[in-house]
Amino acid sequence: MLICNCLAGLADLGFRIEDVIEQEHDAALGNGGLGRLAACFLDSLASLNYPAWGYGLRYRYGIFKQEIIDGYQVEVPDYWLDFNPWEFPRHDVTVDIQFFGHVRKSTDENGRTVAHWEGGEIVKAVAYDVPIPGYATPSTNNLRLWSSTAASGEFDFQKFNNGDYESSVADQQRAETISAVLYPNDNLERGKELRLKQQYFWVAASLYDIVRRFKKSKRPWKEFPEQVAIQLNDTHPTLAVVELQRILLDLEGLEWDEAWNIVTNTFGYTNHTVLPEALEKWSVPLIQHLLPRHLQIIYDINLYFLQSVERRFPEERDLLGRVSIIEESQPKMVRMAHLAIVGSHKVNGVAELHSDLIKTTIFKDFVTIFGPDKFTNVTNGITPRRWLHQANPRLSELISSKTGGKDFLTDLNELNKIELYVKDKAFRKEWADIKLANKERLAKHIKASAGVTVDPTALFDVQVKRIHEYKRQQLNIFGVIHRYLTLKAMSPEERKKQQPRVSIFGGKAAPGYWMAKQIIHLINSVGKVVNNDEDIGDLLKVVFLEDYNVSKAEIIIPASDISEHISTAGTEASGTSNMKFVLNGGLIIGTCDGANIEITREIGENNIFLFGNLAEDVEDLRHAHTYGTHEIDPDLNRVFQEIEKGTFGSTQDFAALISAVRDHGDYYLVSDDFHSYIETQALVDDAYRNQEEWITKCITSVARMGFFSSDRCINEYAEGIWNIEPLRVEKEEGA
Ligand code: CJB
Repeated sequence: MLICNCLAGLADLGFRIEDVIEQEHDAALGNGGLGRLAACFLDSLASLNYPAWGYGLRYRYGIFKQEIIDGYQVEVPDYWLDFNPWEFPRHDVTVDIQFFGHVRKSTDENGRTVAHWEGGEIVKAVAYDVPIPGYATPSTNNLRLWSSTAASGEFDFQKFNNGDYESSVADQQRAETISAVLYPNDNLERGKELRLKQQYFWVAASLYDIVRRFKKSKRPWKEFPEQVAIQLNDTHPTLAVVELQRILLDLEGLEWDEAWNIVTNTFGYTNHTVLPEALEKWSVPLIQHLLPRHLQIIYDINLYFLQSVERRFPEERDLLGRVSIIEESQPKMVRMAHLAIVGSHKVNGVAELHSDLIKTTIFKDFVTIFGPDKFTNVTNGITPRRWLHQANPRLSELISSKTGGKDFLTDLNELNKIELYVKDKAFRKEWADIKLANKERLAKHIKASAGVTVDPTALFDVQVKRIHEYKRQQLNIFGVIHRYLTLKAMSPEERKKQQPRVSIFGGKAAPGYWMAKQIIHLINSVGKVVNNDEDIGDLLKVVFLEDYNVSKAEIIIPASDISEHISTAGTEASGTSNMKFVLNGGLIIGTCDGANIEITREIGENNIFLFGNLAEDVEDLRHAHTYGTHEIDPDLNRVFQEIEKGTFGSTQDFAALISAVRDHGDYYLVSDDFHSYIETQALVDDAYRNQEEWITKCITSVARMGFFSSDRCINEYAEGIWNIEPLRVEKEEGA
């Protein structure tokens, strides 16, 4: 109803809704899967009527725009805030945030030592609110984003009038720098001072907001954890643990134990990665300089924690060093994951394998200390509203015609009703038509953006995600080269029997991640050769789609036949695009990693193409590479030789990609998994040739994807971690 009114209203004004929608920028607030998961969670929280807010930074420059020039990634700034009708500036909601300074101690009338954090500088946080409307409910939640500005206002007129023009704007500029840019690294922490400033600015403003709201209720402090639950989305906001302890201790005058009890019952911590380079550590001198009082509190938290560990495990001297929040390195470092665990009442991973891995590897000692009940799993999910209904309206319509309405959009298990129609000819025909139409739409986009003509009836093979060695786009492109060489070696008659494929890549590399950028360059270089080879024609096309983002994902994902989720086993915590692809009627080729394992459990192993070594074998294989001989797979060697011959241009550029596998221990097991990958891709070709079987697999898989709704996931957080219930709200008619 609302949509009809909207369309009619716009038409009256002389606009088409498509043109209006085109004007909207993607939110540039995140890097990859972590932020996209948070976006799904916000949609589920509102749609399920949970009273919950999201907090973040209002980055002036969010994730950069990616251009591909001569095959290389070039980063350009994205002015996404120039047109953002969805935010409401709240100049009435501001918080002063303190940095630097020193700590003075005094004694109060009860003989208690009181800490006063004094001096330093103040930066003002201004709230910008982004409404998050729920689906088919009047509930609308809020995403509050903080923007930084000078505490004195626009700029210091006093200084300006006195002729001190430069310093009058300098303060303003320095303050604005805090929320100016998003660090573009995914799964990597670099330890930069400005990043720490961003983290504290964000959590201090948000906590002030939360505490201010609680204090209005005039409830006693001990009720705080019953009224408030704060979920740490990875370790980036972990300083909130320390900040809340500081507020309760220094500003509200609570005793340490009482305050700490409130803190630990308020926080939950979600771990999203086991990659060592992504585990956050901050240098003690840096924290001392920026947040002197917080460092004292961190040391006290650690002292009391280690004392309790020592009392319970007096024999285990090494244990203390292993679990300490402070790493005794040079300089000393604060281990944020340790702080998050000690400061929370629940810790969860994001897929079963990942949650098991954190319990048996990086957080093993903490399971011994706190017991297994503190550690749990909440498998990630995606919102079917965006990732089915909005991205694939025709498929959503077809499903709704068979499931009896739109209920599946709020209860995804309803999808299982479509399995009854798996043999229904008309249903199958419409299913196939929708996929073809989606592929035609993508083919047009490919032509327009990459200039490559692709046949929509070819098998579309997609890998879109951040470019990272652990996600192994290099395995994919080496596989493409192998396919190319195999086709080249065939007679024209043999070639005719082969399954045509379009290999589609997309994703951003962190600007400083040289290897990832070389992977992009290799993909584009291979595309240039293969796409212009007349022997090959439509049998193989290789496309890199620039500037992968959510809007592009909505075009790409519904058009996929097979998508690649091929991380080295044990490295991808969950993955969520795997869920999006299957929900849109595409099959996946993947390793036994992250949520691929649970997707297999749900949809059945006949409906997924799994390959490669298991997580439990990875350590031994790496050890063998380092200390034994490392035989490179012969087919992969052929690929390397071809690259080294210069078939794809500059051999120098690609040398590092080869030597990472051949000479530097093949950390990501590209060679170990290559044979299995190639064989499994051949099975994909065979399966795709039997279109009837293929469609059956796709329909069956979609029917069984109910588990992966972010609604299920949010309900698990609400019940198992936050202890909250949805508000009772009259349901609205489906939009
Ligand atoms: N993740 O995108 C990121 N960035 C990080 O720094 C750490 C983790 C991803 O989080 C997703 C949501 O849980 C996971 O699905 C994905 O495996 C993980 O890499």
